Amino acid sequence: SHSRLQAVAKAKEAAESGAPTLFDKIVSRQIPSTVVYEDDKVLAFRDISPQAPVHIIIIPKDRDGLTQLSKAEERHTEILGHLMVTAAVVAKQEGLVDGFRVVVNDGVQGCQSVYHLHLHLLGGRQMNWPPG
Ligand code: D5M
Repeated sequence: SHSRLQAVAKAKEAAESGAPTLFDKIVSRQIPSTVVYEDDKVLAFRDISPQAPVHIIIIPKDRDGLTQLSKAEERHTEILGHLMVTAAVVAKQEGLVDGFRVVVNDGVQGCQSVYHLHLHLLGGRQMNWPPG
């Protein structure tokens, strides 16, 4: 939608300022969320605007320059792997035995709205392809 695209453009500006992201505030509990999984490196919580019966956001607690996937460097290999393994663990915990989808939106054309790298874990209904 139009307002979504405006938010996407604004978010990119905010990210480039280096300010704490919305997701930093979720990690620090300044902003409440429904946490479904947590360890020392990652946090998983329910998306505020779910696009499927199960829609969970999985983030690194320490952004470490990973505002978006396109900023990934060699040093991020371990955390990126850990995020993927967490998606599998949370999918199992949520009972997604018939499959699920993992999405990473990158940048304006990817429709990214929060510049703190995150996986979307979506499930509980039949997904379609291609995505919108
Ligand atoms: O995804 C960013 C996602 O973050 C989007 O699906 C909405 C979600 N979101 C935004 N604010 C909140 C709060 N406060 N709690 C939980 N989820 C939230 P992107 O890929 O950047 O578009």
